[in-house]
Amino acid sequence: MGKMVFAGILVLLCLVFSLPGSFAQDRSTPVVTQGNLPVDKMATRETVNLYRNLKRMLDKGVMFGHQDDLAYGFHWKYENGRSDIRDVTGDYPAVYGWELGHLEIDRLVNLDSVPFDKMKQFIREGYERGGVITISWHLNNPLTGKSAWDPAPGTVASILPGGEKNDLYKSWLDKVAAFLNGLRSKKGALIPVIFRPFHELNGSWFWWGKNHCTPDELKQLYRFTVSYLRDTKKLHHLMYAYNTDRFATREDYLERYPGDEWVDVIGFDIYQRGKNNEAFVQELDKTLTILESIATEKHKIPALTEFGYGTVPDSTWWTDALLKGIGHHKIAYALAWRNAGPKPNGTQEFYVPYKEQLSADNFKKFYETDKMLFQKDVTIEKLYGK
Ligand code: BMA
Repeated sequence: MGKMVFAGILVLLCLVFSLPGSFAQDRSTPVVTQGNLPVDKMATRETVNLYRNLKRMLDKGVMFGHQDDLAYGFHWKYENGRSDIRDVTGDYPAVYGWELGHLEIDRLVNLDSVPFDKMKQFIREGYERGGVITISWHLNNPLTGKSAWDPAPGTVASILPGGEKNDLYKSWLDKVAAFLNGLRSKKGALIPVIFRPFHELNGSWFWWGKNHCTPDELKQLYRFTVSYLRDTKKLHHLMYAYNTDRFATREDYLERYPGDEWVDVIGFDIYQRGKNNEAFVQELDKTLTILESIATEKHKIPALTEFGYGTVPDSTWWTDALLKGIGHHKIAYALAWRNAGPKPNGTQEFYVPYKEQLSADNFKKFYETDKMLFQKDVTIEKLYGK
């Protein structure tokens, strides 16, 4: 009798596993792999939607982004609704970059003087228009109390668990978590954010840079940070960007990569330094090709996390250089750095044209190409919807 029951169960099991449909896995249906979800398995519905839509948008074009776009422009500050991109094109960018440096030391304004309470409002405005939010953090050196550019040896080791500054670092993350938790839509929903800590990590100008910690220390720091925000602080509206500076090879790019289970967006920062457009285009083209192949293989979202040609001194740079470099690549977005304007030392800092700037007309052409997506193009795509 026992044997018969056993045989019966066996037959039933065989039947179930050979049946396509509700009991058994239908092998012709693609399995929902890690690639379709952000690394936070408890990510909010809108964060999951954004993640999937960013992937979908890879076939539509490159979303144009600008740092601090709504806060100030080349010669204005805090004028409601204003944006240098809008002054030139009549449209807002599709992606908005913001920066948290100095939040950790309880300042009311960030290291570039943007008040954090205003920043929250701007983030909400961008989100309500259907734009994407990404946030960087030039956090001070927790070991010395000096700036992010103070590369004191041993800083990264000091903030890892067991290190003398781990508690301090956690208290800084608490402040970041509180800020991020306060990013709410008009309806009170959490606004999804692409968080990109420790950017340009293969350069050596920040304390988390290449010459100041081992690859393993950086990986540990990245994982600790994600785990603290996600698992301890229970933030579930973040995607995480792994972000190098310009790089030479795939190995170079991945040297400090913390692992597929910690990263959603992969990107790098690149600036044109001299007049040689061709060299810039070639480098951009080559490194984007590497980035895209890594993204495809790892099921990540590729992006140009920061770029620029300071003061854009070439009147046709947008179509003759940048577009040539990114034009045939599938990246989710490209974020231009901030229009800080004239500086007290007589120099100027800006990366997108303001109205009378010499590349403004060319920027309009760039705006009009099908490849480049701005706010009007993404609002209709409903990036936070299913
Ligand atoms: C740099 C410059 C600085 C700024 C810093 C952090 O590239 O724009 O003026 O303080 O980024 O945003």
